[in-house]
Amino acid sequence: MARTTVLGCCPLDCPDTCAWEATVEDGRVVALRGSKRQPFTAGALCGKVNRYLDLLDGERVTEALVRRDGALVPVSLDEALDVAAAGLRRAIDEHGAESVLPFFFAGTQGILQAMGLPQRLLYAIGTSRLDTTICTAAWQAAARQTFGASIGGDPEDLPNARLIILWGANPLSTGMHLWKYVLAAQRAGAHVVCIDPLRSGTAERCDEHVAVHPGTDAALALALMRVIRDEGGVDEGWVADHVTGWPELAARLEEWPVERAAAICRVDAETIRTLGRRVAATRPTSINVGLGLQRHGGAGAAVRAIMAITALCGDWRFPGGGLAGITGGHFPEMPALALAKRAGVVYPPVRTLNMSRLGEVLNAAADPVKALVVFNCNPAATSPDQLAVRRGLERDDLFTVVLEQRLTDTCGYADVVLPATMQPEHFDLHDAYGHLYLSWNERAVDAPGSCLPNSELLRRLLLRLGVDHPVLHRSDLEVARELCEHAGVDLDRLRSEGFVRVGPARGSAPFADGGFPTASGRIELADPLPTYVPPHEATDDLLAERFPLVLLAPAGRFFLNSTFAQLPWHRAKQGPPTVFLNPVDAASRGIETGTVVRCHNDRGAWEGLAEVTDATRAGVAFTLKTQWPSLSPGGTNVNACTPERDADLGGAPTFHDNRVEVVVAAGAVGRGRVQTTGSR
Ligand SMILES: Nc1nc2c(c(=O)[nH]1)N[C@H]1C(S)=C(S)[C@@H](COP(=O)(O)OP(=O)(O)OC[C@H]3O[C@@H](n4cnc5c(=O)[nH]c(N)nc54)[C@H](O)[C@@H]3O)O[C@H]1N2
Ligand SMILES: Nc1nc2c(c(=O)[nH]1)N[C@H]1C(S)=C(S)[C@@H](COP(=O)(O)OP(=O)(O)OC[C@H]3O[C@@H](n4cnc5c(=O)[nH]c(N)nc54)[C@H](O)[C@@H]3O)O[C@H]1N2
Ligand code: SF4
Ligand SMILES: [Mo]
Repeated sequence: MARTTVLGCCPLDCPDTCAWEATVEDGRVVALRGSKRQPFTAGALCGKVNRYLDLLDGERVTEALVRRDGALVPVSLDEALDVAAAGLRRAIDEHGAESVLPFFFAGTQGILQAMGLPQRLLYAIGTSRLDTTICTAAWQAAARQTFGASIGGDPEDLPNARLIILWGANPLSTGMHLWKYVLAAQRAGAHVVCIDPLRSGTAERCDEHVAVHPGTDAALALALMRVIRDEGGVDEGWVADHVTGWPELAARLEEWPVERAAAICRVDAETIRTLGRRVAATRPTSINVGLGLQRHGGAGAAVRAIMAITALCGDWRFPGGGLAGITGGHFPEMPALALAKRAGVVYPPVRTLNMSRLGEVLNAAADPVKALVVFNCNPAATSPDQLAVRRGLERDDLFTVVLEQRLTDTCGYADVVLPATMQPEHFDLHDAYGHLYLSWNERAVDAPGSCLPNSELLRRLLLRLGVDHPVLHRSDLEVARELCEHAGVDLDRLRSEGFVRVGPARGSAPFADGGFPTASGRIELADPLPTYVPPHEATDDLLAERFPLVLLAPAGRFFLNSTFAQLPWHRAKQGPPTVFLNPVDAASRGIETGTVVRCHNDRGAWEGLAEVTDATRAGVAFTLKTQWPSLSPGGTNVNACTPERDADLGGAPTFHDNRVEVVVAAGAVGRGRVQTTGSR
């Protein structure tokens, strides 16, 4: 039997973008394993992706579907594309091209099959554009203001750090390959701190856990800087040469005595002082700014204040010191839109709509969206204010096309479903947000049924819409070649090796002598000065009278957003929808582990089991994102409660800035089947 090994990479929305090797036998992928050659992946995929074949070989959408008499029925791909094009054409003719909205995210992170696609194809029709804010918008906006780009340090240099602060990040669950570098640093004597309202799996394994109140991190950061300043920890020479705004910030710190922050953050003043002294005294310090902490009303200010700490003590002088987190700014640009424009495609000026406000967008009275083209995301499960989103998706006058690999909740609202390929069935090119390897994903097998890559499905739609320019019809390989040429990357070498390293050399401390990608080349702290912007709900005492619990909904280990959430093995590992409550909150509500509960606020409600745990303090509850609503009791998930309200920067969402009440579910008889998940 012919066996081949094909190089590829994990497409999922995870910082690690693992390099993998697919074993192909008789036209089928029979095994997938992490590449041993790629240093970051180092031979290991995570637990959920070790079972990727469950997804590949499981229930798929393999034929096109069109809604007839309320039900989705299989039709030929050509017929489905005709129906899709006719629906879009009607919206365009009657309401203008801006009434069409492409809605997409990072279900695959591939440059060919994801973010660049509407820019290259759909936007040429003059559709509305999408501001892709749902995940990292506040982080990235704060990084742009401060450093000019998202230049999180090379994780492979982390073992040099002697103090590591994991701030609002849970890498053991959400990007586990970082952990070997944390452990290496720890073995070499580093102190590892986790700042998180919850004792996450990561917090449990750190040397110190600081349980900050949700949404108050900026106050903590300002007080830490005050201690650093007062302890003489500021590297005045480096700051004078490479930082703008320190004198103004230093003056502002007068407003931030440790006691003030301690009260806001609900953390001991002594804990703050000790940590501040530790930062002042330890070189290099690495601060890994996670994404969990930026899903609050004051997210931009919080990320910026934390980033400012990295500017003060000279940490950027050392490999492994300074900022850690999103590394995307080190990758060469591959600007699909600019390249298509250069080749003569005309993109009309249009409005941009914020994806984190899909409910508002779909229910708007003026200039409503009349047609959606959804791909690489599952908004019926993952967008905030689920009931508003659902009301919008249910509109009779909304025409919805969904490109999918499986029948998600979002497909339940589709007029047309187009069958999409999975990673081993198409080519792609991947940058990463947690390391410095550009990866190539070689096509390994034929796709089942009528499945085609997003790129080809959208090209065929374009043709039917009469949009014609030679550039829009280039094959994926031609596009990859063009993008790589623009970026100075040798595609043939990339294809044969599977990955190439980009950005600064290992161990190089690229900003030791400044040269940040801001206009001035300096770290910019002045405009605006780091400050504390309170969260919308988490510190609202009036709202707390009705909704006493702040509900966080971070990532669990065995789903990736809503991906895997329909598979038996993954569901068994992750456990059912669960509200984790502190013993005090549980007892005062007559709730025990296993009680069926209802979690609600003015936006909506969802049901699940309770689990009593001391991993959170009284007043802060949590659950794990993101179950499929249709597979959940009551037909909703946590996003029935989450707010559709922007953070202070970047139009970012505020999933964790969410007050609720939890009660024993009406009509709940006895206890549900309990599973202690251990999957945080
Ligand atoms: N297994 C798995 N891996 C994933 C994902 C997944 O769903 N499952 N999702 C992927 C995606 S899309 C992303 S964006 C990343 C996210 O990866 P992470 O950055 O790790 O984000 P989260 O898990 O959302 O949150 C991390 C931690 O932030 C804490 N947190 C919440 N609010 C606050 C706060 O106000 N302050 C502080 N200091 N901490 C707070 C949470 O309690 C949580 O433990 O992970 C990716 N990786
Ligand atoms: N409560 C709460 N909600 C959250 C979050 C939270 O922390 N709390 N986190 C938010 C975050 S960080 C994110 S990033 C979003 C993510 O939300 P989504 O982007 O909706 O992520 P997924 O649920 O993984 O959905 C991805 C979908 O893309 C499909 N897909 C994958 N590859 C392809 C492909 O090649 N072609 C096509 N056509 N489809 C493909 C998959 O089948 C899957 O259904 O969720 C957000 N929602
Ligand atoms: S989900 Fe993340 S850790 Fe798991 S295989 Fe994919 S890239 Fe690697
Ligand atoms: Mo995300």
